[in-house]
Amino acid sequence: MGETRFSEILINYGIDPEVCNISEFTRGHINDSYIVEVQQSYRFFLQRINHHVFKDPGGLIENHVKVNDAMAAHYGGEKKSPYPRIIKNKDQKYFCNDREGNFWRLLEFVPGSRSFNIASTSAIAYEGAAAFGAFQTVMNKERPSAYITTIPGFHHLGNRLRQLQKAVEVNPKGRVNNARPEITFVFDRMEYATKLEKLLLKKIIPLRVTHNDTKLNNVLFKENEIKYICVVDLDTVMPGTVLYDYGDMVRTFTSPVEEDEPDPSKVLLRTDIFEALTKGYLGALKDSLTTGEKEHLLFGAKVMLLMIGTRFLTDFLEGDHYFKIARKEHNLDRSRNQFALLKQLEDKENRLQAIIRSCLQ
Ligand code: GN1
Ligand code: MG
Repeated sequence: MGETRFSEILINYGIDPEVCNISEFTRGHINDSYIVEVQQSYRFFLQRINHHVFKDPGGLIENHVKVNDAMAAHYGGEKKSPYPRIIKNKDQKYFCNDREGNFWRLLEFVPGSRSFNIASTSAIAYEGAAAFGAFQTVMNKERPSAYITTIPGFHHLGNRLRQLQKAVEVNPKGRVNNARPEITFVFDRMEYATKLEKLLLKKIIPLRVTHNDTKLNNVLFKENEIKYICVVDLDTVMPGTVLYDYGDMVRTFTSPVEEDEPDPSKVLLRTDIFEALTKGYLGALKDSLTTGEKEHLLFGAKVMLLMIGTRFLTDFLEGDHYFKIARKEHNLDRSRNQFALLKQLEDKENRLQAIIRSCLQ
């Protein structure tokens, strides 16, 4: 992106672009993010919201403001809340548009923070999950109907599986033959979607305001201690279930390698990390969960591994139009990796279920 466009945005926020140093933050798969350092003294987090994915950026920002307000109320005031504020621009708006119709948002940068891509110790897993548990405890007071759904059908497993079926039928890029074992792996597990739908329909699993993207690297930790500050990436905060949030933690915490590690033999479901994250998440939260939720947490992990793996696989078959890729077959590698983890979860199911039960006591 050209310097001029950055200038246009920064001026909108009353920041002189001449005194800024801008570097790209490359972790996300969807939005474009930049760290803006002003006069080498303070920093902001600038993001271009991908409005092809988030079709109602205005509504998304309203959700974000609601979360920040709830956190401010919880922590005893905006100044005491560790959640970064969204900066208003000169027009007193929380976002601005550029000439091409993109939406930009500026956030405070949380000083003295860091994040982890891998849970290398149980302490990191425990504390990271405790961050999401604390987040959920506050969100439990929020009404799901007050929040817009920023991506309709985001965690609708049935739809995700149908999208894969369609991609296999149409085979738009001729890649189906490269992914036969992965496609079969998913088609063998179609009943997960029916089971999830039933649980939701019968209200065995209630809707709550949830985070829906509880990757380990969405937790900010203090720089010098294994203590969380807050959770970030609030774009998918919307009506959802704790099954998704617990499940996505199992998905992103338990393996010793990243989700795009191409060698599936390196993917491991580490039981000690599983136990630590389960303890951390349930610590603050367990008293507010229903019996239905407690009984189906592990099912949530299966759902999320199957769902995200399926989304990677579908994107591979459709020509990589959704997730950013850095190499050919990147999305296929990602899906293979997720399915390797799911297979291990299925094999260890009894043991993992026993761990969850003991953490609920
Ligand atoms: C995307 O962009 P990022 O890294 O925050 C995706 C999540 C996936 C994740 C997989 C809006 O999140 O659902 O779990 O990639 N977010 C969206 O790493 O699709
Ligand atoms: Mg995200």
